[in-house]
Amino acid sequence: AEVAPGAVLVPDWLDLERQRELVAACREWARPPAGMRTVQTPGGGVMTAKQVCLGWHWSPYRFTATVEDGDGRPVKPFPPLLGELAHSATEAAYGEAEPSEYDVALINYYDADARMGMHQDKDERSDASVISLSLGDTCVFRFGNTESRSRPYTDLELRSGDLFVFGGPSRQAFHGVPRILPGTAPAGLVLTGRLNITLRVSGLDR
Ligand code: MD3
Ligand code: FE
Repeated sequence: AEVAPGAVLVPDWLDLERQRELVAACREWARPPAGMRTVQTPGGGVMTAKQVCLGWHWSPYRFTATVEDGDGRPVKPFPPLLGELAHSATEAAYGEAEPSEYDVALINYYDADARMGMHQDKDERSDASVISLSLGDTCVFRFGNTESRSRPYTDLELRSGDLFVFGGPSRQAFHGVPRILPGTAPAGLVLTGRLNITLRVSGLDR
């Protein structure tokens, strides 16, 4: 369903088996070196969602080849599996695959109390669509406008297995995660909390 111009939600896109595979892969990606970490913001804040990156490392507000705000190790490679998933995701959402090569995954982990404030994603040097895959607990996702972090915005729930693709004008929209709904992960998915995988095109050369 097109929620706003260029923002397409495909509920339950990943079957349970695929969700389980991705959760297992995230567990591996989360391990050191270059594993999951807490992100500090330049203003002295701390992000409550923990994060691990693949392909390029993101720390506020740029992409680097090493985990410069953590253990300093090279970021893990971007797996071909996620490149294929990105192209089938854009195909499912828009009817045609994004031509650019996806090369970054940012994986956020939310416990019951984590959230993400309203922000825009402006650090990529590409206007290719951003792909979001949700795993585990349901969240309230706040989808805003391109002008400011305040109203008007729409709150919707993202559930385990949902695909959301943000392209066109929606690529610049403010968005955030005000709330996690604990205990809502599907039975059979061994996960407490919520994982969100975003796939992106950095526009950088390795
Ligand atoms: C709309 N992540 O990693 S996913 C982020 O659930 C981020 O972890 C949230 O916002 C999460 O930057 C939201 C949905 C999402 C992701 C990227 C977008 C929506 C977006 C980029 C542009 C516009
Ligand atoms: Fe974002």
